[in-house]
Amino acid sequence: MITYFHPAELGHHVRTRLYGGSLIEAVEIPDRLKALHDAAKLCTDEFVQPAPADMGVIAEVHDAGYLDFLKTGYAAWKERFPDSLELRPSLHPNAYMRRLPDDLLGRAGYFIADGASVLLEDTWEATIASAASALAATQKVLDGEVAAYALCRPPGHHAYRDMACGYCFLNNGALAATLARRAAGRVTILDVDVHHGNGTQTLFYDRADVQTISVHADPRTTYPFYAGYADERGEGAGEGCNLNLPVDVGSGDAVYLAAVKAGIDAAEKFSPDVVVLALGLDASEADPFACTKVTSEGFAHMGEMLGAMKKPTAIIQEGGYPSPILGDNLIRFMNGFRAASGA
Ligand code: Q9C
Ligand code: ZN
Repeated sequence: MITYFHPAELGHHVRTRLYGGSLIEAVEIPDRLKALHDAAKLCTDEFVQPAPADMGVIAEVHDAGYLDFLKTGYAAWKERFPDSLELRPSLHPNAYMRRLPDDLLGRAGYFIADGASVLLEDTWEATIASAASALAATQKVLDGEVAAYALCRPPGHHAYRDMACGYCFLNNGALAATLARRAAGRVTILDVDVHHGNGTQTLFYDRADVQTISVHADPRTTYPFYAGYADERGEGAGEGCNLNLPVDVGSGDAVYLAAVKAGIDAAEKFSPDVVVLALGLDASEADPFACTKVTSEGFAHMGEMLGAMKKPTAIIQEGGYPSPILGDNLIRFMNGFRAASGA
């Protein structure tokens, strides 16, 4: 299996995160990518640097004004606030305020959903490199490979058409599915990150050609709180094409893997030509987010179950944060996936 990775993904070093009213040490940091990179060396065959991302695919998924903001917003911010290192808005529109203003501060609040999604000088470079890895891995699968791994950072599944959210700027999984749809009739995005794939769900909510399935900790108690409930099933032509499988906080292997199994059953019923696997590793018992308690053995089984689908699969890295076993979890997952799929 090939790992697609671009060194620019090691940029975008945000130092702090807002938690319980305090700024504490950030977890979506370059070090987590280094740990995954070291692990990928031990469980995949080859590293390939992706070609630049196809802006046509990105423009199909994301809003033009939003893309312009991601590209140019930081420089404009720096001009206005020369001493600031981070673009972090403090006011965001809500259900009662939906106007897109011209002013930079207004646009920043409009295009950024939360305090987790900070823009730095090199954020766009990292983001576009991350998207390039996702697209290259997907193209490899469309070219006939059983599976390919995109070592993406920043992650993507919380990103909306016109909003950064939850450390995500461009929705790598949605980009992968959009590219895949050019060659394949039906695509399933199966998301096993411990957080609900809210951006992905929204992007395909009314579509019957891209099935979206997310296994995650219950949003009643876990980020992103406002979406990810089982009664969100898609709308219009997409009715029934979105499946949310929330599990209780604190669940271990048995419950988490049963939900993954339910997701696999639904995917098999849909019978996709290509699977986009949104591989978050933050359901781990050792993850700093401490939502659920999946073990390394559990990740091995998860890999086996997903590999046994034997579908052409683009594996897109999502969350998974620094812990002593982050890399081991990737290795165990990949070894299980490869043994079962032949990838
Ligand atoms: N108290 C991914 O795993 N948490 N995103 C903010 C504020 C954001 C996780 C919590 C968690 C985002 C890709
Ligand atoms: Zn996550």
